[in-house]
Amino acid sequence: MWNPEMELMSRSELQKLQSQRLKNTVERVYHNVPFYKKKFDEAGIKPEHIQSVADLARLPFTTKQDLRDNYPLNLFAVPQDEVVRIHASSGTTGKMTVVGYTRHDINIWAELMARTFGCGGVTHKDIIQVAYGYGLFTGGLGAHYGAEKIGATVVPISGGNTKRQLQIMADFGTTVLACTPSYALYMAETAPEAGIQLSDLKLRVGFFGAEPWSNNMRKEIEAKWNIKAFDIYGLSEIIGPGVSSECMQQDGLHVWEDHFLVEVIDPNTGEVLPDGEKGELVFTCITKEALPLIRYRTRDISIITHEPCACGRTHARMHRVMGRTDDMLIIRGVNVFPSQIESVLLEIGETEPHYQLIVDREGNLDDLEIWVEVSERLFSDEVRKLEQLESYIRREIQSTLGISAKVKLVEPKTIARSEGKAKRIIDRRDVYKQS
Ligand code: DLL
Repeated sequence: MWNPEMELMSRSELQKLQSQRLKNTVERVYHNVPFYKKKFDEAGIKPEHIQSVADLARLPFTTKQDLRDNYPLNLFAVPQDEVVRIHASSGTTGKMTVVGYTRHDINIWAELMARTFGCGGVTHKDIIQVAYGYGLFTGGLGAHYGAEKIGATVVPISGGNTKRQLQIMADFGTTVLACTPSYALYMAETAPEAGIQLSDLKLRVGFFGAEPWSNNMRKEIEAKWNIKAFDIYGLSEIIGPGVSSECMQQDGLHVWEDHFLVEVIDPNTGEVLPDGEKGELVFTCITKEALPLIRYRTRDISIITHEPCACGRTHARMHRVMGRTDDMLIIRGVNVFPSQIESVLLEIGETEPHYQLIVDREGNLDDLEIWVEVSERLFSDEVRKLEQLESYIRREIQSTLGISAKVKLVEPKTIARSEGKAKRIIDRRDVYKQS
């Protein structure tokens, strides 16, 4: 265990600490973030109304829309010269969600990722291959700083270049892998081509997250690699990876509650739900300096329990993510909203407003196919013109969303019409299947 003092803290001590930290945070955002001052004033809340965690539900929610409205830096609670790092993730309409960290925030993040690795028994003797993407995405650098904090040897290889990735794993004697679960499977599949026998590797554990996966997928990864596979969860808005992590019990993910308060709400009414009930996860940052979000609605669906865990950690556990309240897809680790694709199509303007996204897993890689209807006139035109339009759309999707997609232009009325909500997405991956 990386930090027994905090990870095993009694619930009553933890609550005292949380209350103090919450009070400080509320005070700080009220005075430093005009958005929160306005929001609290409108809700009739003054900082002194919040005395403990029991008052949490009096505070208004923060949403992705609020981040977008305050793009890029207007929700920051410190002057920009105190911000030492910026990360970002894709947003619903093409605008990114920008997040920032002070030096102190970076230290906390490293601490929480060290705890995460500690949950899987990682020590300074390990060699950790970080195959999450480095860059604006939080996965690479988040895991990197945590691994360094533990004193392990970090191989900052980032994603991609799979054969070399495997060769390095063999040559360096990597013991820990950190990447998305789908990439772990893809790597396993590529091993024979790279001339690597997975059973010859020293790999012992893996920390997988950033996208939904199931217990079945865990079994598959564990069997193929002969490792123990841990689910790790997080989101850029809250800190990145390091919000919660499975322990050896693999029975839910411990939320690092000395830094984040967690609630589950009914996504329709906003009402706080008791332990054991399924709803939307909401987090409040109580130690972040640069971007301390209050009651941030994640749109991730889960269940919380405070029942003691056999590992001894006192921090609440969340069930692995069970779905989303919106239509966000995660394709090869990239968050994609159908509305982003729609706006690219509308921008191009040569197709009809009827489209469908078909997401599948080919081998172990996500595959996105976009079907778009074109007018009768265009469809009966030269094949060459259709091909040109297909490749133009493909390039535009790649440059705006950063993902590759297959594009198929289809005849008018090919895509089934609906009387209610259009069924835009066919996701054949079954990513939230729990068995
Ligand atoms: O994906 C942070 C991260 C990096 C987590 C590496 C774990 C490992 P975002 O790009 O902002 O941040 O995407 C956050 O990804 O709201 C979930 O919908 C989804 N997600 C993250 N981890 C898991 C997981 C990073 N373990 C969004 N299971 C979140 C299911 C996950 N979904």
